[in-house]
Amino acid sequence: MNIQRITDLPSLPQRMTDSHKGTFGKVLIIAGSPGMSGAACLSGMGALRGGSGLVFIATPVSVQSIVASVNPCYLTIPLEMDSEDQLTPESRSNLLDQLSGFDAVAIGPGCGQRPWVRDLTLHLYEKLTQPLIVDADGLNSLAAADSPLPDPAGPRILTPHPGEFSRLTKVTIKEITADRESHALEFARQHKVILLLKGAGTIITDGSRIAVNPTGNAGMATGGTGDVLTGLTTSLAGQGLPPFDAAQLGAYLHGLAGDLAADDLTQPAMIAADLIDYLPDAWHELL
Ligand code: NPW
Ligand code: AMP
Ligand code: MG
Repeated sequence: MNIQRITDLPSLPQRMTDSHKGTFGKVLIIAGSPGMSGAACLSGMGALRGGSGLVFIATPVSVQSIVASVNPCYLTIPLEMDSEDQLTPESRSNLLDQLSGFDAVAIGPGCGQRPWVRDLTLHLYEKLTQPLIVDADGLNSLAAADSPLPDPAGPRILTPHPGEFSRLTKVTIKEITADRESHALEFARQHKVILLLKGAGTIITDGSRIAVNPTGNAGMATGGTGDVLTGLTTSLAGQGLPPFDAAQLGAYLHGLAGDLAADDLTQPAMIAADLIDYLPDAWHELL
């Protein structure tokens, strides 16, 4: 099969002078849990700094106020759990009823490996017609499912690090690392998804096209950086970029923010929250 290597960056989302917040997409990020509210906040900030018009974070009610207090710019949706750690029927239908209003949805950062995450991830994966970005515990939910991945109802961007990709594919991290491109291409082709395989030289592929991201550095090997990428990629998909382009541009901007942060702060001292602070400078280099 002919594989097309993509080296050029995609076009950026346009900002017309008469645009309004509805023009730049309304995104939903399902993220966070007790102990990992930070992942929800980092993803939300990645989406805001990615340019979304409106960013909603659906998070367990027990951490909703923590998430909401980190930044006044995002809106929050409380998720109520029953005693089995499933969403209550009211909370589930309240969330599902709102889905049609979003331009892109993400699930997974900091959710934990819990029954409600499994249920919601599999439901959205199969039914959502808009772009769905699956990361972290969303990926773990797909990996833990008894049945093979269903055919998706809309574009899917999966963003594993090699550990998560190993769980998804049942191939060892060592084997994946030895030939990242072949494993990524094969998975994307087989499951009809866009795979963004993280790490130095992040790969973006849909099974027939492949891009290797040139930005980023080892300073980004610190907790929470992947959560920022989820929000950023979701934001770009929600602004109407084709999903492959959203993943490619998201990885590029994220890595560039990391490079600019490392230049100023050093690789050891930089943290995931710095990526948020350097995203404006990363945008400046492209605009
Ligand atoms: P090892 O053992 O280090 O060699 P997990 P997680 C492997 C949330 N977070 N190359 C790694 O290998 C996330 O969103 C919340 C090779 C190990 O086996 C998730 O919900 C934060 N191997 C949850 O935590 C900030 C690699 O993968 C395994 C690799 C768990 O996510 C932190 C570890 O992965 C975090 O983002 C690589 N490049 N990268 C917050 N502030 O709220 C990883 N591995 O078990 O999926 O754990 O990635 O920390
Ligand atoms: P996660 O493990 O989900 O928090 O994601 C880590 C993020 O940091 C991904 O976007 C990786 O591509 C990036 N990253 C981690 N280590 C490196 C590295 N050595 N070089 C470049 N990027 C890295
Ligand atoms: Mg992660």
